[in-house]
Amino acid sequence: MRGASPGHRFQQPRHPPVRPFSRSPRAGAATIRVFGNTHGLKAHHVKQLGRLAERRLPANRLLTHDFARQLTELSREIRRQVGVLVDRAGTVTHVMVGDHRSIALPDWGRMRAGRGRLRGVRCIHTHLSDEGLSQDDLTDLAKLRLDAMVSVAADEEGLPGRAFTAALLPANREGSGIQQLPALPPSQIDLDFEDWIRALEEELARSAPVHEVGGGERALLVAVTGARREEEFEYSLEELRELARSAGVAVVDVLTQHRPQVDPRTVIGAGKLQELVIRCFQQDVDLVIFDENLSPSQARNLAERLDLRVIDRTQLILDIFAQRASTRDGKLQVELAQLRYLLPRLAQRDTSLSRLAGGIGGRGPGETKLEMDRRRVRDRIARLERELNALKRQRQGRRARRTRRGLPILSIVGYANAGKSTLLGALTRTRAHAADKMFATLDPASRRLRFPREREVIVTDTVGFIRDLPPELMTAFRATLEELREADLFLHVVDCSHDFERRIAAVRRVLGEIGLAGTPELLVFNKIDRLPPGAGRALAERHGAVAVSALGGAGLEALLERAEAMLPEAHFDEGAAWWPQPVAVGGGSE
Ligand SMILES: Nc1nc2c(ncn2[C@@H]2O[C@H](COP(=O)(O)OP(=O)(O)OP(=O)(O)O)[C@@H](O)[C@H]2O)c(=O)[nH]1
Ligand SMILES: [Mg+2]
Repeated sequence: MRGASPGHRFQQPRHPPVRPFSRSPRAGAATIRVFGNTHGLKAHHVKQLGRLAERRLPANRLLTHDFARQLTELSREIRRQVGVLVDRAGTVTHVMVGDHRSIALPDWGRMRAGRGRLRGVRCIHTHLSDEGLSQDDLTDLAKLRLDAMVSVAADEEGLPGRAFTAALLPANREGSGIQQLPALPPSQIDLDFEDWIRALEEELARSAPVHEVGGGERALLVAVTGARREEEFEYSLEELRELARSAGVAVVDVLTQHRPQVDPRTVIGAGKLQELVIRCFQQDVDLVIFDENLSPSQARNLAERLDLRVIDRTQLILDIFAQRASTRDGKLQVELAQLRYLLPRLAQRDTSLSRLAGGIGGRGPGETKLEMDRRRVRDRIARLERELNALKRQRQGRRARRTRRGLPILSIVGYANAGKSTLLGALTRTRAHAADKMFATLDPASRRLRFPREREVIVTDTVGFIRDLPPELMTAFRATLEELREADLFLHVVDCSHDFERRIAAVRRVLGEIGLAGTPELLVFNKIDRLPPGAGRALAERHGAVAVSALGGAGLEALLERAEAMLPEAHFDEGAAWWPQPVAVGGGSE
């Protein structure tokens, strides 16, 4: 199995089998078909391939000379690789034919073997030279959780040469996660296969990772340095962890690769991909999350190579949004974003589509929606856009009324999880939904806040920003972001305990992109309680910011003073008690 182009390896054979072969002598029992391209083969060769399905191996033998010889003779004659899948009873379950350098295994789809378990099937196939197992062979071994992968060299006379055998190893053993048995001619293999496979299964089961009850799906994160500097890369990975946690996913492993450019087909290189497949097996991973945004073809290639659900950063964020959306507006916007993301990925329907679009816990656009073809997706997008526009007009009406009341608007903006909702709650002495999660808030909320005397302002809280905000989300949330247009002042909340300079820049970039770079901004360095005493204030001073702890209440007075001073016509009588009187106004999207 070498040199096959990754694109076609695991797809269903393009050429349907010539005809199904009935497995005699128990004719009428299971029907076996030959996988692979039988085009151009003579009829008697096709028949011989079918006959391989009638062979049996003794249950305690990995491979016998006679069995191997039948494969190698045929393989040499037709100059193509020939292979079979054999179950633990020694019965041939599948027959495959490839070309002279490669062979494709049937696609099981996502039928899972038990946790930490093998699938109870081994692959025995020929090579036309004595070169040993290829990297693709080893990847298949892990991807399909085979009992073993065996290649037998067919010599010039069609006789079996050496057989190369590999099997998976549990995570607690040293090395690559794969064991290779000594390469021997089949006649010299004296392994008791039944004993050997039982021992291996037991060891795998013992070392299988412990699953916490209700621990959520198990994810493995993958990140490639690319052109990024080390520090930037680390932060990005950390953020991906935070996002995964916010999505309710348990991160069980992280795989990183240092390479200046991502592989155009599979993002990570071939060797790393193999390592990934094996780790996914060892860690019982449910899904793989890439830090890089994947092109539709990369996502498809990876899902095929891994036989697992593969999502990227954008889809992870979309998933979080889908989990959080509670208002009608929010739900429509999220669905719109999901469909926009999905549309280019529907270009070619294939078996891996469900893997691409599944979302966490199946919260992507549901399976039934996936059945929709592109045209129906487009129709749905158009309808969502119409509905959202209608809602937008309603909102504009409300806004107009609000503006007529002439209340200045303070909009709290900032990076996801910076403490915006906590600040809104602290300023207005109301409870706002805050949580240690990215994107806890999706829907805008407004509260009225009374400054001293009769001066009132409206404070709004909204969805957090993130670097490289997925464009699908940007467009879908345009309506929500539009609200920010009304703001007389931005309270730009910053979690000063954490990577803040890059995050400030990311927020300003988004504001710039929606044309709001000109709105006055007051930087609010939040969470100073996380820094040593005095450090937060000093840091804030250096950046012209006010230092606060929204949680503890420190610095809020100074914040209001600064905010007042920056508001237009903010003329307050000297000496007045400045502390605002909270005025309860309904939360939710006003
Ligand atoms: N230590 C500390 N934690 C804070 C402070 N302010 C907020 N937090 C915590 O930070 C986390 C996020 O707070 P939120 O108010 O939900 O942040 P947000 O910016 O609204 O988050 P999103 O809506 O997800 O963008 C919560 O766990 C808060 O308790 C603070 O001043 N100090
Ligand atoms: Mg919030």
